[in-house]
Amino acid sequence: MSEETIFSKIIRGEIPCDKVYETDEVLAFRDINPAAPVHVLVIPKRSIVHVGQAHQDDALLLGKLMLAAKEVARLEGLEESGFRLVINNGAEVGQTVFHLHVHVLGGRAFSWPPG
Ligand code: IU
Repeated sequence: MSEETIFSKIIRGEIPCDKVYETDEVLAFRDINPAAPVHVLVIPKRSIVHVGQAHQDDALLLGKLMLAAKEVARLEGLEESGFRLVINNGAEVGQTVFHLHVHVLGGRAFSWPPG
């Protein structure tokens, strides 16, 4: 389990968000500081710190997170143009909120490798 984060408050509705998609287990909302024309965060409602702390028991939830990211991309009209999914795993690679989240990014060109 992860510590309480700002995403916990968003899940509980204590802090508003610009919601894009929701199921019983997953919430997707627009990033407050977008890095692309489309920048949506997909998070599990049951908190996991990051992929590095996921277990076999989390397999179904992790799969649902990916499918939710796909659905967000569809809702945002990114099926044709493509999209990038990013998960930062640890502060050393840029994770700032320690509640697992998938960045869904699209609407512009992306370079590789990422910075
Ligand atoms: P990161 O992978 O942990 O660095 O991503 C955290 C993201 O959460 C980052 O893109 C922030 O802009 C975003 N965010 C947000 O959307 N709303 C918030 O209240 C906070 C961070 I704090």
